[in-house]
Amino acid sequence: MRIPPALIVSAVALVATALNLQSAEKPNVIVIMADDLGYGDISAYGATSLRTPHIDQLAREGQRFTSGYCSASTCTPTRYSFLTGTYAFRRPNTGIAPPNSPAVVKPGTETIASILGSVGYKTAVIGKWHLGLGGPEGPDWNGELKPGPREIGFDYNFLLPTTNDRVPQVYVENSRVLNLDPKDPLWVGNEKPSDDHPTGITHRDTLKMDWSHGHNSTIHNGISRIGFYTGAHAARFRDEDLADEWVKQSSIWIEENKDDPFFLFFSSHDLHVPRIPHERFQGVTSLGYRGDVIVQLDWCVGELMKTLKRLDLEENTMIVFCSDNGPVMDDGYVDLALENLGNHRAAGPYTGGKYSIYEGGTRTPFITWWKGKIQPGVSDEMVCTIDLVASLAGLTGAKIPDDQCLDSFDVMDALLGKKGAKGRDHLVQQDNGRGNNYGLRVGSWKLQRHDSKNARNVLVEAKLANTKVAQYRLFDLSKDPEEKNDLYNKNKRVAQRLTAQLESIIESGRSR
Ligand code: NG6
Ligand code: CA
Repeated sequence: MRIPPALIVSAVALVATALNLQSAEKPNVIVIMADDLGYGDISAYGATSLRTPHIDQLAREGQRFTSGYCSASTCTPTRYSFLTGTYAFRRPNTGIAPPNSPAVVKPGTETIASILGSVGYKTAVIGKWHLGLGGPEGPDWNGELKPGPREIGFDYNFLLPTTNDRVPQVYVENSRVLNLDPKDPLWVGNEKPSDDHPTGITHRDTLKMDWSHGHNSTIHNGISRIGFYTGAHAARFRDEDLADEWVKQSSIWIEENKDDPFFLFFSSHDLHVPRIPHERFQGVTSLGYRGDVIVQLDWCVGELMKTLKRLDLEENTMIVFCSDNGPVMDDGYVDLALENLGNHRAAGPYTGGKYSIYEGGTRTPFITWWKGKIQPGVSDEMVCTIDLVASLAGLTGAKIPDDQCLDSFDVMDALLGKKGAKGRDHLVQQDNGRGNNYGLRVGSWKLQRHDSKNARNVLVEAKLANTKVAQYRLFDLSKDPEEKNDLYNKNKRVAQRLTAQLESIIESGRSR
């Protein structure tokens, strides 16, 4: 009997689908995102001034990426892109979120949490949020903080609402400020609430850590912050206790959810300013508090791994360790990060850091670990936090609607360290906000596009020479990782190709 070719094709397709379904895997997933951690800040990436044994263990037993990126050189746009799989520059209001920011990710947007939730995952975010809370009017601090993580796919959240240098210093658990006494309501605003309200300016001599720029409004725990607040005294935390709290809450949540596949976004505040380690970590490095909070971060990683071991989840859990932007020394407080630096190179061999589109702004530590599944190794494949949603969807058999996650690529095979697996062939890097400055990496080529007139990464050498920065610059990272030797006019063919490619990625509204 002759079987019609069309039937053979459908039979093959059916078998392929069945195999695919069968091969869908649902490991637990923990994404540990550090804050402001640079490429060279941990010993697995070459730091010698401090040791990070737990993160190093992940690197030793898993894949350590040399071209692992976050998508922006500030926090909010990286986190926006990580959750939604869409470049932040495509959306308004995705720059650094202020204390009273409304929710940045609008309900109805698919996120890494909603996508994994659709295939049976329990999902949580514990730690720094910094993606706004509430509707267009901003957060209703004394009521329900909706929309928030729960309206975009997270089953549970335990949050620091913005950054700890922004007010208020309270935890939010599932849409409510934790331990808020209704008799002592929380007020948050941009202006001094009364003439005698103590601030970092009026009471500067009482501060336990001085500010250097900004950060001179309301004082809490001897530290003045960005923005003003009053009330909620019973709800306020100590800066020193944040890391312990994230670890404690994570351990409880993991234990409660260990029977389902789970996704935990462990969003550390270390090493963001104000860098105030717990007393037991103060002074453990020669680098000052900036180094001490790196060791504290490493301790958190160790504790999470202990929890996995205790609950016998090690072989069924994938960990991704990454950062939200590159390093910065003085980010507004006098914690002597620069003065104590010695020969520590926070961005490793790269130029720039936080706020910058140089490699140092977005190329960061990036490690994947899954006991028994990921073979140990070092990978030069290009991967980015923006790819985690498509990659995890691919792994778990979840579907992404065509109009969502517009810039996320499935690079799971590269993340798993499979032989011959490819990462991205191009990546757009952005600084803060929307349409300021971009980087485009394609292979070893790096294009810089400077659109912003007052770019924070205006080149030092241009400033000194009092010249303008060319809008476009081109570098060959294989020979010039520091992006010093501009080849834009020397290699016109590549320059034009990358210029057009970047333009097309921005204009077309999607790259997937
Ligand atoms: C800046 C702050 C900086 C930091 C940053 C956000 C000043 C002068 N600087 O505006 O201290 O908070 O915003 O950092 O206020 S991020 O990692 O969350 O993007
Ligand atoms: Ca950050």
